[in-house]
Amino acid sequence: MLRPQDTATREKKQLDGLWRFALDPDGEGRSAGWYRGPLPGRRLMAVPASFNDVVADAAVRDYFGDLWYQTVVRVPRGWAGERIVLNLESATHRAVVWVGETQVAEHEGGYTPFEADVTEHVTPGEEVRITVVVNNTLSFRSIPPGAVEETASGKKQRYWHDFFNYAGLHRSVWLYATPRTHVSDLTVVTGLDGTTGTVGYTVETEGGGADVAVVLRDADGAEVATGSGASGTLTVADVHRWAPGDGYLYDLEARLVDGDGATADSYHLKVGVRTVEVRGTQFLINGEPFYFKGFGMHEDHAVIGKAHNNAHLVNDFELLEWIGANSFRTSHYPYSEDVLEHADRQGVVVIDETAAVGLNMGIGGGIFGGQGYTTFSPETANDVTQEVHAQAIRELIARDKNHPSVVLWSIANEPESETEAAENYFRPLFDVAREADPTRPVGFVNVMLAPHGKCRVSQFGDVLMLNRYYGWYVDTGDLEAAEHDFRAELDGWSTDGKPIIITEYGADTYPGQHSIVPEPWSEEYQIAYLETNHRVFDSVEAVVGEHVWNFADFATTSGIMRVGGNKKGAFTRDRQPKAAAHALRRRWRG
Ligand code: GCB
Repeated sequence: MLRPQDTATREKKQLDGLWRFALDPDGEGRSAGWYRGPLPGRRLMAVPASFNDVVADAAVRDYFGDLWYQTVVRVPRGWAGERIVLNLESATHRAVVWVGETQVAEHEGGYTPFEADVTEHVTPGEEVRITVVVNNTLSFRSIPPGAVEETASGKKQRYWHDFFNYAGLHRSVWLYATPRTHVSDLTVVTGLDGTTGTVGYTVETEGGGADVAVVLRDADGAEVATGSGASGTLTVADVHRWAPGDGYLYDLEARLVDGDGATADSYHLKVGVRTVEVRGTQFLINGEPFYFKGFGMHEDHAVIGKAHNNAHLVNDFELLEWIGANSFRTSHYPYSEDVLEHADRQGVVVIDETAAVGLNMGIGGGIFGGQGYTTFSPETANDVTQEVHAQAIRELIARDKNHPSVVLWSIANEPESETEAAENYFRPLFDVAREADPTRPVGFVNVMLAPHGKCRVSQFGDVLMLNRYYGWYVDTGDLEAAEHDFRAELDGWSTDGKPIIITEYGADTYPGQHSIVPEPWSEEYQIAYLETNHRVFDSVEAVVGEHVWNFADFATTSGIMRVGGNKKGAFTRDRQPKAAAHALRRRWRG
């Protein structure tokens, strides 16, 4: 799906702002037809935002079920005769959308966009009511999974991932217009041959016959290559490569040309020319070994929760630059497309992850131990879950396939992977990813419970991504033992002959907590912990990356393991550096 754009032939209108908002604890809104008129009550909600922390009420913060959003928008009168589309960048975790009284869309999955052609349901120049019922309940049929449990105080939502289940309309909503004959998809695959770059392109069209013409321009707007036909390969002599730290982008314009030679539609795509390859234990970008330095992150801020915000976006990237990070993982769900576009521009490398987190009943919310369920069974994660998961992989790749910053797909975080059931569940999902994108490596993130020799899923990955907490969850406070045990485990993984990225290692640290001796939770311990881990990485050749958990402290479910959120950040939640941030800066910037 192409992002809405303003071009010579297209126009977009952002619907962000204050929308009417109503919770529906009795689940009556759908049958009562709340979309037929103004929503009950007078509450307003910001879009984009997670609704949870905006309202000062615990019952709202922890609410699960249907939540309704509504706005009235005037369709631009200049759009007469055009194709008009309603696009939602995310509705967490699923939604149904009405325009007026007509249902126009339904979507499962909280972090990928969806849209509907609403041309027949709107009149340019007139107002139209848009109603969205978002549902944030997690079950064994959703990605991520969860369960609603009966407790002495009523039904409670339970889930096994260690971040707060923020929900709502987290990203922008758009109305946009395109010509009836339009570009419906665009795919590029880039290559390098010495100093010459290649851009293979495929343009898909809808709405009638038109010829395709493409133009590639450099960052100064000078034309460097042209092509015609729905697919082809452009060559660029003396190409300026996209590379880590050098986010050089070309502009590819795909034009549909009608019988008279007039432009029927025009769409622009930023293109970074680079290659990605796994060779032995090396991860190569443009043929050169790349070492990942950075973080697992979260979309997480006070008040707005998981909402996208441009000031926070720029600030977070400034901090990545300050600390010397060259990469991050979109733990544990697809981030806003604005994040990927910024990574492209900044030359920051991204491991792009689906929302499949918590598929592991041996672990939950940072706590090891039985969660009272079997992970894979007809009643829990089953064939239906697997199809939802497959669709999540397809939608992630369809959305992000053209971003040069994305170099690796992560199809799950810390699922159960040591059982036959896990092997059977995941084998086809790797095929789904490779079919959707034959050009990038694919992997999943392995948890400590499935070490080398026990894990039955890592055989399918091109890269080994390991989350390890030696010196925190195991060997707590004993960094000497941690160093020994971690190295021993990595020696085992090294025999697989694949690159190893340590996708998580970290220690909760309460800012301002100090200790002369290396005591867990102190700022000194966080530094000592990181240094211990780094000694291990530096001594294992197959290790090609280190992503500290986490970039910043973040909100999660409350419990005996967490003090006001997860405190493993190098930065606090409001982005102030802990002492460890300075230590990382010294290591990464030299
Ligand atoms: C993990 C998870 C991450 C948690 C982290 C922790 O392994 O992947 O989501 O937040 O551990 O802090 O326990």
